[in-house]
Amino acid sequence: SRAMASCALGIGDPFTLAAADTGQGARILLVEDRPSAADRMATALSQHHTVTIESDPQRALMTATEGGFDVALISIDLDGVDGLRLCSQLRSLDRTRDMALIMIGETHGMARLTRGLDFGVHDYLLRPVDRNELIARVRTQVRRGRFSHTLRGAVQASIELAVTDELTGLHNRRYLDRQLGPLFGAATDEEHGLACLILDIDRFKSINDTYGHEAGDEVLKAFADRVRQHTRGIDIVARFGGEEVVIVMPGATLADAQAAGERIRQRVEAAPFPIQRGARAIAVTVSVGVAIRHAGDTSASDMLKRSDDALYRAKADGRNRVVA
Ligand code: GH3
Ligand code: MG
Ligand code: MG
Ligand code: MG
Repeated sequence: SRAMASCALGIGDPFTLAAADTGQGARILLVEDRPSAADRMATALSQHHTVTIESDPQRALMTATEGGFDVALISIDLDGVDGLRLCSQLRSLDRTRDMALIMIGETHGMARLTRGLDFGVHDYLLRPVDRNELIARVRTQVRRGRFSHTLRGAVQASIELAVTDELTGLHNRRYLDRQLGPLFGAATDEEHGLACLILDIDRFKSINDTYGHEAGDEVLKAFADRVRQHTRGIDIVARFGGEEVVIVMPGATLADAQAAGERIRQRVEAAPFPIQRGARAIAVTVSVGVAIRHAGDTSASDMLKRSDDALYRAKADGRNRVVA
């Protein structure tokens, strides 16, 4: 699933990528107010990286927030200013939070250097800074930063993958099942409304039979998009099964839910769904069953069951309608 997640992102396996990363080509911010030291370090680093030098902490902060730096090397005693303070500022800002921080200090200031490690400084270097050590430690931080960035993306992608229906991009049934319990509990405790709609495309089997399964898939996708367009951000929209979509509306009354169902029913009927890159369009209607939470319900599945019963009646009554 690691590989699957990274494939979804189009980034490749993060572990393989990390192993191949040479740790070069990074953007380095060097905050150093001793010109000769700054010069020496910049010369060494600019073989493999792009280096920007700042000598004033206030300017350094501004430059850093402009973004795009992988690593900041910061002198701990900048002309009377505490370099640690600059580090903690960089840690707290969204734009600079992910930047690796390396402090530069003296052996006798070791206590402060190690204190920096406690609040998120990644590493430190002791003066006089050794050229090879400088290059190696920066490279390590560049690789670590890139790896954690890639890993975070892969983790995010796998979380999304686990709760998303692949064909339609809607939430999947697992996600719905997981959200329903807590939503039901909250609605019960706070005496809020909670409504549930089940949408089922009418005579979908005949679309498959007439135009083929692939065309059916395209219709499903377009149908899901249209449903999504006509729901609120707080509603949960999930693919429940084949051509069935469930919408859970927190805070909604029966009238709210019926209105939402009717709006969607009309929007589906109003325009056929283009397939095969617009070469053809298929007219579709949808039936909707609506229910709300009742005082006597023991779980969300009681409500879900009622919306399913309502859907059954919508089909029996002739389809293309909303029944509560
Ligand atoms: P009704 O109006 O009673 O809902 O008729 P229907 O044909 O839509 O109902 P039925 O449940 O009998 O058929 C649903 C069809 O949906 C059957 C199945 O082949 C098709 N289906 C389910 N999932 C998919 C899918 O992912 N892609 C495609 N193309 N078809 C699917
Ligand atoms: Mg059916
Ligand atoms: Mg159907
Ligand atoms: Mg069905």
